[in-house]
Amino acid sequence: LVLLEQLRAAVRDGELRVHYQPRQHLPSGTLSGVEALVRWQHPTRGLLQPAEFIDAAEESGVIRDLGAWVLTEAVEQAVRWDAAGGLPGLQMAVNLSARQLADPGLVPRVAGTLARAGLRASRLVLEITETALMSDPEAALATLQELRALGVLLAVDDFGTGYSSFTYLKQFPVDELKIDRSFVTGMTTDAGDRAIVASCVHLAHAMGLVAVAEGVETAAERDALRALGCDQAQGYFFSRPVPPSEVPVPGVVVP
Ligand code: G
Ligand code: G
Ligand code: MN
Ligand code: NA
Repeated sequence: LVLLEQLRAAVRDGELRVHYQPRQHLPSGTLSGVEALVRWQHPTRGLLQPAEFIDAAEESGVIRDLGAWVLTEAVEQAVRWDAAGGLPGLQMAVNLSARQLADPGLVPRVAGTLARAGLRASRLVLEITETALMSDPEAALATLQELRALGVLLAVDDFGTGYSSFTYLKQFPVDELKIDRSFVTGMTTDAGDRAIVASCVHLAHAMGLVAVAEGVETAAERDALRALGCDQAQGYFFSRPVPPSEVPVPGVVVP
């Protein structure tokens, strides 16, 4: 409860930070985008990871304000990189929780944030976990259609760990599957994990979606993903999530 009160104040008082994890286009090995990941610069406990506060934010509803802040910050950061001469097509991925997805204010907030910042909608990717999508699939479908109509891209996050049926997957107007890191981690040592990753890549392509692998930690995993035709990848092998000044955006000079 103390943490929750502190978190409310943190959102208000500017203690949140956004770190960015680069994402690579596998065929070319170039930067394709970044995922925005929230941190909390706590006055006494140091830099806190989402694992320490995101569930409390979700359960209490603080996620609404927190999410709105992250979205604005991430969209404005994309515009700052553009203004500094950065890669024009760089994609900015932002995570949405189940509660954010169910919030009737979400669609107008996304539209308003993009319009105020002047960022083209197709530069924004909203990542929604398979579990969040399936908590109320009918409602999710309607919201996804509205978001899609704005022109933003949609990704199914942690793909393979939830309970989505192909019936829904076929209906959800999504652009990307992000293959969960648990499968990627095992793919060079476990035939089952490798088969799952290969199936996810094939499924994504058969449905006209981009396949993105999460949690790549070794060159062997990167090479295996490339061989499978996976389009993009993200993970500690390329970079940990870092503050914006440390993201190597082509064209932007790092101070
Ligand atoms: O680095 P990592 O510890 O950053 O993130 C852990 C989890 O927290 C991930 O599952 C991620 O989706 C979630 N997360 C990180 N930032 C945000 C955010 O801004 N909004 C939401 N809803 N989830 C986030
Ligand atoms: O659930 P989501 O996919 O949004 O979460 C991203 C989370 O995964 C963050 O906590 C991020 O720090 C973490 N992460 C990113 N790359 C790697 C990796 O290569 N290995 C591990 N173990 N975690 C990673
Ligand atoms: Mn994510
Ligand atoms: Na994920």
